[in-house]
Amino acid sequence: MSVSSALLSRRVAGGSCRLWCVIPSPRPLIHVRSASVAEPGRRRSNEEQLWEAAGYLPFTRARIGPFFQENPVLKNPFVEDALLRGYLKRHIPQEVILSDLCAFGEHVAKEVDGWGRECEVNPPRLVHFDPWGRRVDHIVTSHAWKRMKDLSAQEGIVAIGYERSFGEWSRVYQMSKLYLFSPSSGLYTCPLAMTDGAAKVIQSLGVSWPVEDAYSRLTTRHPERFWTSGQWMTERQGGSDVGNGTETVAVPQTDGSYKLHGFKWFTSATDADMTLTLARVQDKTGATIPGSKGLSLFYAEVSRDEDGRLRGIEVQRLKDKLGTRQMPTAELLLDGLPARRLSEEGRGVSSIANMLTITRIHNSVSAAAAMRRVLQLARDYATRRTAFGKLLKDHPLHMQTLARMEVESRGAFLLVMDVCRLLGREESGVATEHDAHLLRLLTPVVKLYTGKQAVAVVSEGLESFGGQGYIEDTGLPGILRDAQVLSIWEGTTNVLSLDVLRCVARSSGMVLHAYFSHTKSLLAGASSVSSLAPAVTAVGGALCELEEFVQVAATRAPSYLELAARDLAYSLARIYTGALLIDHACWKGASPSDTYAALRWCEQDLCPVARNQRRGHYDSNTSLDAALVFDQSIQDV
Ligand code: UCC
Repeated sequence: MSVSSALLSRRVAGGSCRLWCVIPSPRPLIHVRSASVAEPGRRRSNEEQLWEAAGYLPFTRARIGPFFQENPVLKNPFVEDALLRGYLKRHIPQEVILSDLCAFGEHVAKEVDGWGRECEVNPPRLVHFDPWGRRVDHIVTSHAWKRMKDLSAQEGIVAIGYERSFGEWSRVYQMSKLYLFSPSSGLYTCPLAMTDGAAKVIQSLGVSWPVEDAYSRLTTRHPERFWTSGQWMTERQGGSDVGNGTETVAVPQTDGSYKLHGFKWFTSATDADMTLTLARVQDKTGATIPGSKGLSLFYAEVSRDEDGRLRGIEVQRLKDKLGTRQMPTAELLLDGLPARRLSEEGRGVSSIANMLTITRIHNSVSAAAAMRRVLQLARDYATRRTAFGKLLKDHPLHMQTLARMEVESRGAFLLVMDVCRLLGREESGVATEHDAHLLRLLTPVVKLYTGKQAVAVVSEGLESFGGQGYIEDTGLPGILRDAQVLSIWEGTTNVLSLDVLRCVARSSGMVLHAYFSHTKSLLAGASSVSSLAPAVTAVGGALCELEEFVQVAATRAPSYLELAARDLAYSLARIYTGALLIDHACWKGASPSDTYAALRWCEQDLCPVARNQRRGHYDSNTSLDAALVFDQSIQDV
């Protein structure tokens, strides 16, 4: 009797009709793990031996079955990104830039992404004491984290913005590179954001003693000279209300320097070489001026004394965070940290505002990049994963979901790049007053809007991998955990919405004037393109609604505008992004997908502030909102 007929007769005798059906056409066993070692102390039954010999028992002992799902593969993110390539081809079609980004994208996919993963699995740790009990406060980081620093210098991720080899487009080039790097960088983008911000602050205040050397280090391409900077603003009373929450004092020294004493509650990338920070200068009696008017900007180097102890700093502990675990974030006691004052006394907040502008733009680039990365992986996975008899890519509903994410991602990219364009214009001296207003208004708008989008799109993206999207060692959940910070640090959504109001008020409405006229000019270019007509009509209509809202709001109390601030910021973002998508779709090199993306984007509620104004959301319902939130009552029935 052959093996199979022996098996057949036994199974039939056992009454297993399911197996009976399977046996006549056994699938060859492929990809079966070879480590088929019998469990010690257990003998296989004759039946098992027969089945195994026939190759019909795939899930036995160390064999775990023939099928393994193919994992998504990260390919060159530059080559994979049609919109990025199209945008650059349209605005800076320089071979040197395109080939640099292409080569960098290849490096990111082939090698750097692995380092990023290593940063995640080997997070930093704090060593307070050396073996002999001396306080050392060493933040031990992974080898990969250190490689990221060298790579960032070599690739000019900060330097490109200051070399300005491509004039007004230098920032777009720099941020395109950052965009490719960010999702694979192991969060090294955080110190880079602050480094870029510090360089910007120094440049705006004047590159002279005592920060000349620091500036050259922040902007160098030489790894051995490269420095990163911290931005230590947040104290225990909170990170938003900096003016009232800052307790740190600066004690003047006879040589003109200061010693800082205070407690910084949330210092990101604490292994930086230097920092910019805020403190209140004490007068001879030890008194300080409260509020923002008492804050000045200081520069301090992070150094160690002969005993290896940090000068004037104690690292209390590292933060235990939801995400961004790759990066050391610490609580610091400043106990006589030697520092130099960079701003005039009392001009701390306005002086560090340039840093906020840069870090907020970096934040937005990272948000757009996170969306793009999850989409790139989801798209690849859709070509590998089969469910219900066909590849995911052949399921229209799955494609619809990814296409909706794609629309969000494209909108975010164009909005971010437009702000980078404006920054580049300002820094290269070609910006009009109109451009400067637009940059001021759009910086909080792009930060708050893309931060929220990133969380939503990345969350949706994880779902497209099914359960695997929820499994840590796929690397996918980390993208979501890291995205969650984007709407929190560097100003929460509400704080940034209020910043929108601040810049409207301080410019006497000029920022809005610039906004309306630029958006209209973007639309004007599309007026004769029939395929875009529904989108142009939608954006034009929303713009009119927004203008009406502004006129009404101008006649109301400040509390009315404050309640509308978030919806206003969302409306500004959606309308402007719609206009950018339309404008890009009109470019002669645009694809049908560019048109489709513009049409889809413009189908959403572009002006929620007008809608909610009509519903009376900003009139008198604050007490109702609070009553709803704190509702404890149960009506008698
Ligand atoms: O530190 C943090 C984590 C670091 C991690 C960085 C990595 C991020 C990138 C990652 C990429 C992956 S998180 C903590 C960050 N903290 C904030 O972002 C602060 C949030 N709070 C605000 O933004 C507030 O609105 C404040 C602090 C700016 C409000 O302060 P004041 O003092 O109440 O504001 P005032 O009085 O309205 O403004 C003071 C001056 C004014 O100028 P003058 O005096 O000339 O009239 C304002 O016009 O500052 C000016 N100003 C600005 N200028 C205020 N905000 C701005 C601005 N955004 N741009 C230009």
